[in-house]
Amino acid sequence: MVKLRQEDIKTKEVLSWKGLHLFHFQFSACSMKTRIFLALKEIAYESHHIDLQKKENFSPYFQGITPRSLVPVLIDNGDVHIESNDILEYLDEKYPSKPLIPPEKKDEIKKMMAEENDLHIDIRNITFKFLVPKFLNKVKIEKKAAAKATLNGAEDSADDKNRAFWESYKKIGISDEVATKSLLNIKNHLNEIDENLNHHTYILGNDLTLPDIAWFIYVARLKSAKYPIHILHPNVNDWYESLLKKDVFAKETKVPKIIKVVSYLFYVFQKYSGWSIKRQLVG
Ligand SMILES: N[C@@H](CCC(=O)N[C@@H](CS)C(=O)NCC(=O)O)C(=O)O
Repeated sequence: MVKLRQEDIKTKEVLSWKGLHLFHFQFSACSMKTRIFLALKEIAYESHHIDLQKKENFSPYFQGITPRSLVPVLIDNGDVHIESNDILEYLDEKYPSKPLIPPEKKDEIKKMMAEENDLHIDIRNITFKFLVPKFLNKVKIEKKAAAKATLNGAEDSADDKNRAFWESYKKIGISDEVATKSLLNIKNHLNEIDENLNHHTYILGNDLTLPDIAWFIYVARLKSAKYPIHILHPNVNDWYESLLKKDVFAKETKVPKIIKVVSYLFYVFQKYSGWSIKRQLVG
C-alpha cells in the first residue's frame, strides 16, 4: 500500500494541501519512527497532532482521511499515504540524500520492516498490559463515520481488526497468555538483533539505517515497561545507549515525568501482585 485513491478520501480539504503534512501522535511508536526519520533527513513538514488518548483518530474528520483510522498519515501535495513503512520508503526515494534505506540493502530492509510491522501488535499488547493502566485508557470508539475513507472503494479489514482489538481490550484487557506470547516473540527477534550487533555498530552494518530507528523506538518502549534488555540482550543495550546520545533520538523518547510516575506505580503494583516481565523472562 502506498498512495490512496483520491475518490477514497472523504475529507476532501486535504486533497488541496500543498507541501508535506504529517498526522501523528506524540507517543505512538510508528509516529516516533517517522519523526526521527524526517529529522535525520532534515525534511520539513507541517505537523497535525492526533491525540490517540482522546481517540481523535476515530473522529469523523480523521476517518475521512484514512480507511484505517491509524497514525501516521502523510499528505504530500494532496496525495494521501498510509502505513509508516511505505511512507518512509516513499520519502527515502523522493529525498535521496542521507539515505536510510540504501539501495543495496533495500530487500533486506523491506523484509526486516515487514517483521517489525507484524511485531507492532506485540508492542501494543506489552504497552497496554504493563505501561498504561486500563482505567486510564478510556476506550470510547466512535462508530464508523458516514463519510469514512475507503480502500479501493471498499471497507478496510484492518480497520475492523483494530476495532475488534479495542472491543476486546475494553472487556478483558490484555490477558497474561497474550502478554507472555508477545514477550517471547519480541525476545526471539531481539536475540537475532543482539547477534547482529556482535559484528557491527548498527543492525545492518556500520551505517545507521531504518531498522535502527524502528528498533530504537521498540527498545525504548520495552525499557519503559521494565523489560530487562541489559540482562537478556547486552549488545542491544549498548547500541541503544549509544543512539540515545544523539539529540534526535533522545528528544523523541523523553518520557514526561507524570507518565514516568504513573507507569512506575503501575509496575510496583503489578510486581507485588506477582507479575513482572523480568520474573517472566529471566526467572
Ligand atoms: N501498520 C501501521 C500501524 C499503525 C498503528 O497501529 N498506529 C497506531 C499508533 S502506533 C495507532 O494509530 N493506533 C490507534 C488505534 O489503535 O486506534 C503503520 O505502520 O502505519
